[in-house]
Amino acid sequence: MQPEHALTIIGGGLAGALLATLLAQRGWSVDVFERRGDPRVEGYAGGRSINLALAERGLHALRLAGADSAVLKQAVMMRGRFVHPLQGTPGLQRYGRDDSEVIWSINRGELNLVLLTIAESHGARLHFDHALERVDFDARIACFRHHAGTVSRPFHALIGADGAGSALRAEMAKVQPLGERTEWLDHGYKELEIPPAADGGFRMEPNALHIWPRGHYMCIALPNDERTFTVTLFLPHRGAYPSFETVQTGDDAVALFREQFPDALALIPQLRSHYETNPVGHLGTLRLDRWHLDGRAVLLGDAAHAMVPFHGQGMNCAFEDCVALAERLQDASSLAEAFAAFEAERKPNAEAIQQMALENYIEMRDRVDDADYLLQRALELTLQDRHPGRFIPHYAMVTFMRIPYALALQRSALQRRMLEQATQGRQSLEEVDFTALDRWILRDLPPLAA
Ligand code: FAD
Ligand code: E0Q
Repeated sequence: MQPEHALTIIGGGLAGALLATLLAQRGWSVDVFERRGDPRVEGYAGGRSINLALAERGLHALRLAGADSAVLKQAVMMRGRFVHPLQGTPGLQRYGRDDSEVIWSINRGELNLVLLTIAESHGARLHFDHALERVDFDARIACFRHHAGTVSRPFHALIGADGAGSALRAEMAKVQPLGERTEWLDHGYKELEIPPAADGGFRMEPNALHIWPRGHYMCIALPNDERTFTVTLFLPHRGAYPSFETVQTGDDAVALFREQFPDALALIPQLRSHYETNPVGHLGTLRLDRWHLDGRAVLLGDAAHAMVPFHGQGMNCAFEDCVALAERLQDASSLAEAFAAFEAERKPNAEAIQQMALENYIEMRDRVDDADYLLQRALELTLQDRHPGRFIPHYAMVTFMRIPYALALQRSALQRRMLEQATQGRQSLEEVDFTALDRWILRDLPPLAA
């Protein structure tokens, strides 16, 4: 399509800011309306340092936008999961084979700032303090709350990058039902912080995602470039101890950490006050039957498919959406065709990573310190060497490759059956029957181009 028309993006968060660049690069005239103020003027609300894991899918999208080097400059490399069992020795489980297979911890606010600056440099017009309120899809007018008043703007087509609580989605649903349902997780989260050591350095191994698995709940910590860690405690909202219902005060939190996360307790001096001040976050999976309203509006990122965070892929998937939408807009002959093609391509893949993200919670909180889990991970690496391009560990397909999520899910399910059957009742790799396993792999796992 010739980009003769203007596109209006709702939300200048992670996906909105990246998409603005990808579209402006292709010659579209782009306006972005963002509810919050300009972060370059105001700083980020709350001032808390929240970080995210960036992996290959997201990094690839950043490369296309020319944003990768500016982002990686502020990132901290994470080589693996550093597991802190309640008893026993803490240690690193590598994510990949070597330092070419790593992920990156990045600050959400700084990432957003870099992306907004690049978008503007490509000619996208940014309108801060504009919260979408109402849309008249027939007259093609969008109304925004702007400071004390309301402003109306004409549009050609709207792209909803306004996050899990999308206002555009709510307006679209008034015109045509989207089949929206949210499956809330019965667990929530609270963020805490580990400050730098007295000498200004990190207080734990910096190049790792730290994890304290405790069966039905867990804690994680990601490094920040200012030598702090952002800690996230995941607990059930209600029910038996420990839950957010039974751990309410700062003293309760100290007691929980003393009993279950003693090494972390020593590193979080403000646990009491931050536990009481910081809100409990809610997590869920948002599913829609449709993401677009003919050629007038389309949703992407969390607005279309919010997911639980346990695979660290929500932003990565949202960035992949941005690339796909920019490409479909370029190829198609109308907006309606582009939006439909985008939805057809991305919806099965979003559903696949939503499911894998739910499954990864159980794995993270309950399995990463199990002997049978570790044996299966060791077998995965061995099979990867025996069958290069054919047997690829689940984590690598999701994190280090860009094959469709739906394909990763399908191959992972088969591989999991292979791993379970081959290790059933066995304690070491020497006991595995490789002859039968090799035959199974050659028969059922076709080679995958890299
Ligand atoms: P958002 O980043 O939410 O952006 C939406 C934007 O729209 C915001 O700027 C908002 O102000 C604006 N907006 C909202 N309403 C309006 C309105 N009415 N009008 C105008 N603007 C509006 N993902 C990863 O890839 N790796 C991780 O490690 C990771 N960890 C996570 C940990 C937690 C605890 C959580 C909750 C999520 C995590 N995620 C992670 C997921 C990731 O945060 C989201 O998938 C990602 O932010 C989605 O980007 P988005 O642009 O769609 O939405
Ligand atoms: C990653 C990186 C919030 C969060 C973010 C993540 C991950 C996890 C556990 C969590 C998954 C993993 N993971 O280590 O398997 O890879 O982003 Cl809880």
